[in-house]
Amino acid sequence: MRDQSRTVILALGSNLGDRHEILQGGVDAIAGIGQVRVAAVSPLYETAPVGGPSQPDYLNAVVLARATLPSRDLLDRLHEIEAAFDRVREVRWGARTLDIDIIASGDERSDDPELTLPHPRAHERAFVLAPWHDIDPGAVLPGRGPVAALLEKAGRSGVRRVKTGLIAPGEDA
Ligand code: A4P
Ligand code: MG
Repeated sequence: MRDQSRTVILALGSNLGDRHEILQGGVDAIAGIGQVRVAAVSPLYETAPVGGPSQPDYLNAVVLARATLPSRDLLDRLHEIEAAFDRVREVRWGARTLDIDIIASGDERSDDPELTLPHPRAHERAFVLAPWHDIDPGAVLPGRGPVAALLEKAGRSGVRRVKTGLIAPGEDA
């Protein structure tokens, strides 16, 4: 049987509560979504908030998955996971327990405000590009170019790789 799966890049961020535990819970929950297989989990980055009101620093990570689940359904599952971590949407770009964005889904393009693909701001965000580059140095962001070049342009100011990491599902603690 031909493998119909596509590569999906997910960006996770948390700046409220036990950020490390919340991101681990997010990764584990993503691994539990049907028709989604987690292939790689990036190192963790401590990052200065970009945009929005004054708020605490974030922990950010990127997950590379293979999926056959349609992107719209995947977004619904991700919103359920965010809700399970008590995410409350109050201020746009405000502090949150858990945010999971779809950065790219194969070479899909969409202008739908409910699901814009690729993510419209990912190409300029070091907190997405640095962890993504760690797990896939040859990655290309559709319509924007190689992640390595985008990261070079964005620079690494405001992002710092931390020593402790997340456990990839299936990996021993
Ligand atoms: N939406 C559209 N496209 C997508 C997509 N590709 N993936 C819609 C996920 N969601 C997408 O999202 C708002 C709406 O975007 C949703 O209804 C969804 O259908 P949200 O998660 O409710 O709110 P948000 O995350 O505050 O808004 P937005 O526009 O996604 O924010 P950004 O641009 O993602 O920024 N600084 C640091 N250091 N680290 C961070 O993680 N994150 C943000 C959020 C700002 N600054 C940050 C960080
Ligand atoms: Mg979001």
